[in-house]
Amino acid sequence: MQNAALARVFSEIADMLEIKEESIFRISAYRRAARALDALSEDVAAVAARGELTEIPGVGASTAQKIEEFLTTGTIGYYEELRASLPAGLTRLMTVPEVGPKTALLLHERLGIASIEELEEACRAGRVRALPRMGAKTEENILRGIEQMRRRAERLPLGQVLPHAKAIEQALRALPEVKAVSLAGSLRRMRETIGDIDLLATARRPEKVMEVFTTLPQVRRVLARGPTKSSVVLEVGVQADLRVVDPKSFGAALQYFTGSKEHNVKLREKAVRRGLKINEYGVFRVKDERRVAGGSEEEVYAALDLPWIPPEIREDQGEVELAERGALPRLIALGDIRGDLQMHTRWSDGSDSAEQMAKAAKALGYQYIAITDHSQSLKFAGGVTIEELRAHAREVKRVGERVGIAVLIGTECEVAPDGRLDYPDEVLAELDIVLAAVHSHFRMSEEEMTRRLVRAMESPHVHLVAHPTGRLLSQRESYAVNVETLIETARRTGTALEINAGPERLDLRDSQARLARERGVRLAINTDAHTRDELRYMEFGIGTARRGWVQPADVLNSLPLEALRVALRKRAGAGAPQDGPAGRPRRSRKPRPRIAAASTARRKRR
Ligand code: DGT
Ligand code: CA
Ligand code: CA
Ligand code: ZN
Repeated sequence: MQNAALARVFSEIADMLEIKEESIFRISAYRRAARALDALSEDVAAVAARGELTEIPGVGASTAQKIEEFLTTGTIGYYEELRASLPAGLTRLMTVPEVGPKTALLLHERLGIASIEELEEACRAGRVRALPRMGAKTEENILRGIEQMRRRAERLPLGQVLPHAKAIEQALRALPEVKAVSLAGSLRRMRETIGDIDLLATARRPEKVMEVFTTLPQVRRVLARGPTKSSVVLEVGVQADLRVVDPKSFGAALQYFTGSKEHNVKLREKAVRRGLKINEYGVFRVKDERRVAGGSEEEVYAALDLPWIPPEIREDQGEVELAERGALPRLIALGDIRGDLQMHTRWSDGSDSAEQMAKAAKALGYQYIAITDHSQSLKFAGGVTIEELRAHAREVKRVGERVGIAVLIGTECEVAPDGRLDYPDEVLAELDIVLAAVHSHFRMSEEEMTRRLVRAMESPHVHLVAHPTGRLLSQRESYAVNVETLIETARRTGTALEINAGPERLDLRDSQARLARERGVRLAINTDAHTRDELRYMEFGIGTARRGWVQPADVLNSLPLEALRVALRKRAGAGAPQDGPAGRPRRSRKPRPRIAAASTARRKRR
């Protein structure tokens, strides 16, 4: 399968266009295409064979043509031309988090640097600080960036791995020989990054299953093939292990290989205290080796007098103790989600129309969505002017009526470095929902950045802070910010915090989400979809939320529409005392104009 290879080519084209300072629109078109190919679970060649390339959200006529070219010739002429026009290694330099196109070019022209190793050496030797606009601090940042990159290279983001793993799971399940199959390991626990894929199965003819597994289209290389265990490397660059076990042991193996190791250690200690032994084959009585459990996970936990524990919280973070007391939380699930409160359309940097997004959301069974395009100052992402925003507000109402789903008008509003919002208060007051977000000026001190976001949250118009820490899993650490202060301010001001479900973000991350809910802050789990397909990212946000012990009552977008509207009127996250996650009393605050009334008034003025 060539999806990953093609995605790499497109993203390299985007990098090269950036070096050449080409139009931002062309650059983002290639980035979108790269993202779309990464997210595509089906073989792109199969889509091409049906002549449906342009149906992939994010793929236009011109990218479709280039995909065809790649599939027939193995490369793309335009890509080769671009490469020939630039010194080799430049785009590699740009993969370092701290190095943008301008810096890469400068490093190359002035110091002849063409590889990451050369860059590292030059920084260590203090040669980079001699260049214009650079200093010892830049060298430090670059070195840290290189180190981060090396650390990250060993693990892939969940969102990049899960679709492929599920495709494999399904392919195996479809075999008549296979009786049961399941993902295990960090993938089943929905960890944000994945070291390798663990699969378990029971089957009548293991050799046949192994043959199918090692010859799947997703497989790049076979590392080992045996009757009970095989290992392969997938095209996406991750190892996958399949174990075929005896049905008597399936539950025990699933429990063991799901982990985490820490959780398993805890269970083993519990077993020992009961005169039991637990391993991947089953639970046994020590005195006579008699098997007491093994076929199902429920059985295994029951043998230790425990209820079944959801995989996402098997981290030895207090879950075993709660299970002992029968006090496990009811974690949020995909089925609890009634809508999605952050998405982008063609009105800013998205690929689809509001109507297409609404239809796709309705197909997912949602009751409502919010259209939250970027605000006016975010020019590179097609920021929406005030005039446009008002036109959009009228349009989404019509879209909602046509499609039969509530479509709220909102904004993902830039927060200026000083904490000011990107639209005047009277404009924000007209909107159904306001998300505050930071997409620029990342390099501030922790104190300044925290103050910036605190000030935004203090606005009575801001309901929700989008991707609060700004991290990108494979590109950039979070900006410096005091998350504890953000959480405390969210509680004080009744502002919700987002768990952004975008596979590159997962922001807040699991542990931060847990802290937020413990402090009584409301959360919203949003996809930040830029295409209608990306609405499916919700499952990654749910996984992260579950890892953070988040429950339905903690989540703004698990509310039915009417209750959501009430919560937004009072300001998001401030729910009535009895329904707030921690039953905290609500602070008094400036009254907020009713949305409907405000927009009617507006229409009359126009
Ligand atoms: P990963 O692959 O690094 O993302 O993380 P995991 O959790 O999938 O780890 P992996 O693939 O090394 O092993 C899968 C599971 O097998 C792990 O979660 C727990 C279990 N396991 C592996 N090694 C040990 C061990 O030495 N002791 C115990 N108790 N369990 C182990
Ligand atoms: Ca694993
Ligand atoms: Ca493994
Ligand atoms: Zn954003």
